[in-house]
Amino acid sequence: MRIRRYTGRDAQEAMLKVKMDLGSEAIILNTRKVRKRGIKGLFSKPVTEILAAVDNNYGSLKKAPQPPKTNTITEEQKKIDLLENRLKQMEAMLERFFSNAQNKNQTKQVEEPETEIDEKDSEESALLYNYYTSESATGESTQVTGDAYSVITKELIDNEIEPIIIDKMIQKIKQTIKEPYNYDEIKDTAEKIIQEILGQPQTIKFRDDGKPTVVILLGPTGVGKTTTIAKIAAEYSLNHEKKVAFITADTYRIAAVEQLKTYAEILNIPVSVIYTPQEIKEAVAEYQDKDLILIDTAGRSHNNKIQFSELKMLVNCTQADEIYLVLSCSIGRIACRDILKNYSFLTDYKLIFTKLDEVLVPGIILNVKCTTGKPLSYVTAGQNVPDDIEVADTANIAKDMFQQKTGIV
Ligand SMILES: Nc1nc2c(ncn2[C@@H]2O[C@H](COP(=O)(O)OP(=O)(O)OP(=O)(O)O)[C@@H](O)[C@H]2O)c(=O)[nH]1
Ligand SMILES: [Mg+2]
Repeated sequence: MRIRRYTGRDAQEAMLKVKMDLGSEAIILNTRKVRKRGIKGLFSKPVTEILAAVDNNYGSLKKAPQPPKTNTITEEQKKIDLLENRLKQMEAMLERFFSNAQNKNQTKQVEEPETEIDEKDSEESALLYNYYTSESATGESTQVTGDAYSVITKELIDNEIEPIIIDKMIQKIKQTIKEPYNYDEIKDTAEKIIQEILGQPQTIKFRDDGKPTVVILLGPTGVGKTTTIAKIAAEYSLNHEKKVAFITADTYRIAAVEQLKTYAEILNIPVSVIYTPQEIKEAVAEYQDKDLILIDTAGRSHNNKIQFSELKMLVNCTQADEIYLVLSCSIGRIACRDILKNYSFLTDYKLIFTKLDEVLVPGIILNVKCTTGKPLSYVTAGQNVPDDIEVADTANIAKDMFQQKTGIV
């Protein structure tokens, strides 16, 4: 990684130097106003100094380059896959067998809890196999009989898709394909089903009454809310000539305000800081001449109940036109369930997924969509402002779920 310091009369000039020298993938580490050294400096105008870095290996927007795919997979590899799947099924059967035996031995008769979507017993794939090879929640058996189905099911499990969703998907695929099947046919159908579930993404819908559209972003700590706000602001102010303003309610984290102010300065966007939820109305009123007001909030740990009651109050006071729940693709399946429970006080919102570049499988997107039913909006895949954001491409997301097996015949 190369780290360099650049100065300019203002942030734009310093940024221009950064981009000229390091390119658009440069990461801004710090921005500050400085005076020249020495006595002369005391009387000079302060200049903007930007500390920027670029990783020589960094640059791919979505994923690390993968080895070129071949159209066929060797017979040997196929056999290994099949054996692996069968082994896992046997493991699952054995686990079921042992747990049944244990239950019988217990002197106290305790009713076994039904397997539910929020069961937290185990993360292991073997248990998931146990689930999908047993009676489904609907009571119908979804025993995986074909090898191609086993491969698809394994891929969905590897994507950390919730067992109940896998179950439903397999049923739906079986209803759709009546004839004997091969892997590609099942995979194509699965992709179509996933795309249908993910639905049509929705971006910011601007008000048409001349008033600014107020948008608030919420989400767990460190998922990328502030960075995403900067990306959205850059997109609308630079490419759509919208007048944008920032409001930040994040006064918890040291440097949170500075972080947004830095972006505001680079993009030439005004920013207001509020310290209590009650101040939000005044701050919004200040920007009635703008098209878009983007509100940044402090990240909330999903275990902190006090923080959540404050957040609810802020959401109520804001009465935003649109609420976006920002979730990182790298959140684990179980943590994600907890997070969604905490945000269940929200009724109307859209979903933004960040850090797609950090994960190999985008399964969380499908899990969250199925759990909340809320529309997808943007997906971000990198730290670069403004480049690493796009409207969710559902066809690509569906394809990515089966990336490693593409081409099996
Ligand atoms: N790899 C990757 N990193 C990202 C992405 N979006 C944001 N980040 C990084 O994630 C880190 C946290 O980003 P922030 O925007 O500060 O996250 P936040 O949600 O505002 O954090 P809090 O305000 O502390 O809750 C920073 O290092 C960002 O550069 C993304 O799409 N991919
Ligand atoms: Mg932030």
